[in-house]
Amino acid sequence: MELRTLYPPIEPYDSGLLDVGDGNSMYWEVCGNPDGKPAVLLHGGPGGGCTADHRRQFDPEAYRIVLFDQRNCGRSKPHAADPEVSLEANTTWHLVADMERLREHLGIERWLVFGGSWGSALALAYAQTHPERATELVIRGIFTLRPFELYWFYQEGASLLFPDLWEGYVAPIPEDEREDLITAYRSRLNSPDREERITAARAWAQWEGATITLLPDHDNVQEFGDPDYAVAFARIENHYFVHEGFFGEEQLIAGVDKIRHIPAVIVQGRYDVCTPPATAWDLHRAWPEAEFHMVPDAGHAYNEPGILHRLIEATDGFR
Ligand code: STX
Repeated sequence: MELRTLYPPIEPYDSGLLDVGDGNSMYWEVCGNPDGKPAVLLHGGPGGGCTADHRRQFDPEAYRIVLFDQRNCGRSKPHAADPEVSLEANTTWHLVADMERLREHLGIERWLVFGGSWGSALALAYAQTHPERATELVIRGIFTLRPFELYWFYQEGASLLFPDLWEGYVAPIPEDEREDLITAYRSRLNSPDREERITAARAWAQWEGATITLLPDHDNVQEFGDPDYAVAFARIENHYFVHEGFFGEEQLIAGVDKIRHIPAVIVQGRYDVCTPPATAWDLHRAWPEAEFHMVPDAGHAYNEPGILHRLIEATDGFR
């Protein structure tokens, strides 16, 4: 069988900065067909920002594709690479409110909500807060930020699969502070010392960049080494993880009742080390009505061939 691949590269027909309050301007762009079916893409991290390839997961003839960079990352301002920029007004619930502000700004009534990894958590949080606004959900690499999920990737678990790369991740943290790596990283990532901050951010970001694909992807690791990208990404992720995503216990799984009626597709890579399949399985158990795909030969990243195939099949199915 031939696998579905990205649609051709596309440029936005409209873009801007939206004042979302607390001194934040949020970058947004719209691509595809202005009269098409509205869809919004939620990027990962948190702190990862949108890329040009993200636009290519929808048929541009059929969809009005909305993308935005979440607070303090990507092209949004102010940017978390600047250590003076506080993340206090950056929580899941601020992002949910920002999505509503953007939807109203664009004059959209309802939209398809599409997100992977952290974007899947934000998609679930958004839909469970505003179920009437989501026409469908397409979510991948399911992440609900429960303590065991964070422990697995940032403390112990994934470390056993990638002992070689793990050495790079723990390197910035002295041995006597390794009992709680997320907390130990917090002070380094927010250090006034630029060198210390960048060293920690690179190690944090490259651990993720090196482990999200089934097979090594050198470009990915390089990109995650860029100082401004790495500092913003690592600071924002760490901030969300210290707060367990600003969610209550099991909140996103328990909240399925509010969205059960919404048509949905869940896509998960079997060998996803970053957001392991146990979470997608918990979601599937709680939400058997949603179409569920466990891709047998894929890791975490959206552009793993088997994952991308299912995602594009899903957006084509809903167009
Ligand atoms: N972070 C999971 C996540 O959302 C724990 C994610 N991982 N990599 C990414 O996002 C990018 C590729 C978007 C940077």
